[in-house]
Amino acid sequence: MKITRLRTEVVHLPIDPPLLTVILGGIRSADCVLTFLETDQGLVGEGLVFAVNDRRLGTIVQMIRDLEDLVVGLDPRQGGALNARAWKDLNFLGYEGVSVIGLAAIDMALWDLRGKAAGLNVAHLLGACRSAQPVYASGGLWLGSSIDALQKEAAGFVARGFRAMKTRVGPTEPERMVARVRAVREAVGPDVALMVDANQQMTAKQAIRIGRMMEDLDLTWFEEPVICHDHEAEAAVAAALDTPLASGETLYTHRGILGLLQAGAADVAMPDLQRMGGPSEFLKAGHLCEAFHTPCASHLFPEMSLALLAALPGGYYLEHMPWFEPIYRERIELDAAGEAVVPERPGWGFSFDPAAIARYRG
Ligand code: SMN
Ligand code: MG
Repeated sequence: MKITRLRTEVVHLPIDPPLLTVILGGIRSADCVLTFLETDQGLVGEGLVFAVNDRRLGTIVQMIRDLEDLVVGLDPRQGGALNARAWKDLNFLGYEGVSVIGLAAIDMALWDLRGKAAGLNVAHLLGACRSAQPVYASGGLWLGSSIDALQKEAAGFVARGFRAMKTRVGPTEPERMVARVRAVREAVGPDVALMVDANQQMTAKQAIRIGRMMEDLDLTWFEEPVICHDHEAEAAVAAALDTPLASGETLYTHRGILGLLQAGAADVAMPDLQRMGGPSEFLKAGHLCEAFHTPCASHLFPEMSLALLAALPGGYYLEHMPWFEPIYRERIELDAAGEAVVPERPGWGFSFDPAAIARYRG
């Protein structure tokens, strides 16, 4: 089998109502570049990368298209050759940012193709460790919600079958910040896992103070309390708290995750499939986590990260962000224990819906 063509489509998925974050401000849309790798056997591999609020998408499309020569003519069974060539090829552009995002889109589609060619879900192609994956609801509990709304949303997630969820804390005085998290804990009770994301807005001292105020809330993790590149500050916060510290979503490639682990800067790593540079790099990051006895969670891209986490011995919580759902035919299903079921369907097991592409095409 040979890859004959790389094709891209841009779709604009509305986020309605818009949500408020401290890191990216208001978010109104998830704008995606869908990447298709066509083959001479009729199989097509699919990948998805994105940006928010329709910013800088043209650069990402251009980058993906510019890498076409690395995959056209390639036998998908030799998929490793893409990464081997790409790291040399990207030397001049660099190993962070848009060059890595471009590679991610292609590597995602290549893994989908390998699964489809083998008739196996990517989790099974890799050798799955489990048939369902712990998952947390992440598409809610944002900064804009009142305490009442937070509690209603949290109860709504439990009613939908989730056994874990994440809320965000923003730029308010510590007492108010902690009161919001406490309200969510009270709404869901002691048996639901709860995470808190600070999106890098605190100093180490603020993070330690606020982290201590939340110790009795039995948080599963405290995420990105300080700026993501200051591993020394992260390590200081991690050492001062019993609550596990999670970080990694903003880092690029397995080398970014290696630096995080070597610095002792996180109790939980959460690589982002797009910033890793695709599944091949994500898996390397996951194996490094295993070597450092650190659980490996995922950031965004639940439809693809599910298979990868399920194939890692230390695969931890899948982030369930519903932003990309409208473009897929299938939905992630929860089992009775509130875990995300690894699909039997080949490739990612989640495929783009042509009618949805027509609806959201840009
Ligand atoms: C997040 C992700 C994407 C956009 C805004 C915020 C957040 C998360 O850090 O972990 O989901
Ligand atoms: Mg985060």
